[in-house]
Amino acid sequence: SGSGAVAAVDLGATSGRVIIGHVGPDTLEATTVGRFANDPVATPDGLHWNLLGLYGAALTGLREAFRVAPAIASIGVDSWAVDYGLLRDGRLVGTPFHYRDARTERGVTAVHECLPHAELYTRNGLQFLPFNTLYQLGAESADLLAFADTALLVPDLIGFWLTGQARAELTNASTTGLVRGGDATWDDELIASLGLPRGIFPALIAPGEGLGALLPEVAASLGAGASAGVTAVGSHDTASAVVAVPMHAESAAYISCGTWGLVGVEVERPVLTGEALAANFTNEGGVDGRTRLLRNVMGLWVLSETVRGWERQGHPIDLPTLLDSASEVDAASVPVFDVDDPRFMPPGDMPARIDAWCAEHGVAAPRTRPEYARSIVESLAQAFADTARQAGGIGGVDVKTIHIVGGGSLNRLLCQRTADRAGLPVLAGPVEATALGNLLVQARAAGFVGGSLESLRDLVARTHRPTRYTPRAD
Ligand code: LRH
Repeated sequence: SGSGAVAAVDLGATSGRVIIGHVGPDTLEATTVGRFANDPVATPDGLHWNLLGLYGAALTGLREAFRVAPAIASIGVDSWAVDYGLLRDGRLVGTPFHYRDARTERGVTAVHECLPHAELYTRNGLQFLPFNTLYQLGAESADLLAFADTALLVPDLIGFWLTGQARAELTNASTTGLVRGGDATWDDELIASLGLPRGIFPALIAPGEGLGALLPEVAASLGAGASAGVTAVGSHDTASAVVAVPMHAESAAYISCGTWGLVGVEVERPVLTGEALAANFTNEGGVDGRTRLLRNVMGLWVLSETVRGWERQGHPIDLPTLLDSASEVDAASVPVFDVDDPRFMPPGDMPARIDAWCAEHGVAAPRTRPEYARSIVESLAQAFADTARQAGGIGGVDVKTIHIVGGGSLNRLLCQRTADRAGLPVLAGPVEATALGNLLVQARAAGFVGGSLESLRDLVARTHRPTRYTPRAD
């Protein structure tokens, strides 16, 4: 059977990639043509993303994509959630902040003085995370907000640079905290009561809708055909990843594991119960109007930031070797700490924070580098197992299988220990779920494949067989 070509730009917190997809009823082939680092930059006013650098690298990748596959019909862009750029007359005003920047604390205080979290939850259904866009806007200078005419989340900003069209894609807009859960509209009342200018939020657009044709000068610089355009996808990376989880949503939990571990289930509509609020679960917008009922678990960030710290101290680390020696450590000999403790959120010395956590909780801290690595993996696995079970309970899903997708699906120790601690089989992969979900939604819009999310997931399952980890008793 035939297939068509589409391209995905997928920006993660540590790296970005450009991927060509050949997609058809029995085909789902993804080829990476560009891969580049995403290194945040600290300036005296805070921690920022180098968005111009990322856009430049994405263009280089797209140029290569059109060279390799001139028939590419469309481009889709996804990235991490919540962060935005402010514009006036189409020009970026100020350098976008990184969600790990400490300024959000001020915004939390300001917003909660106006509306406490429990009240916000009944409107937006979002887990409390100090960096949700509404808190970032709450910390923004009033002058700058008054000066700007548009706010665009990161993928929407890239889409704007490519097409000249300023829109807000729905799945990512749901992470701002300013969209009515399940309702797919900006919450005008909330925006007004927070004193935010309604006019900066552009019209919403749903995954699968066309954003627009490439600007002529962009198309020319990419060597793209005049008809190539940008299609809205699940531009929140986690929304795209969930599209490509090869699961049966009525009996599975998923973990999209990269910098973060997003642990949850898919449901038909937001769950705004007291139980969901108390467990700090989020209801984020999914592709095709589904709801992603999940919780942010700290994720591989804790491990990668630990490794970065050791490397800064002059100890080069080979991650596979570290994980091999971590596998040799006796699991019972290392502490299981609370990975979601807020102290682990900002960049910094993770081993020292683990030591402090252990001292406060009267348990022995790890000593060697393999012991630290093992302790982190065990702690993540425990949080994953607990949160998957909780997600099933809150969402009314009888969880029989846990799927792990993203970079974490390659971490065999983490997959096995999650299975062990959950007492459930773990199905690992695909590693590039986010890019695959991005490609699939575009391919469906272009008519290269048809059907429901279920049939897209079936295509993933047929073309990317997951690796099975069977739970073992300790
Ligand atoms: C994962 C992710 C997550 C958000 C965080 C900001 O990349 O998009 O879903 O909570 O980044």
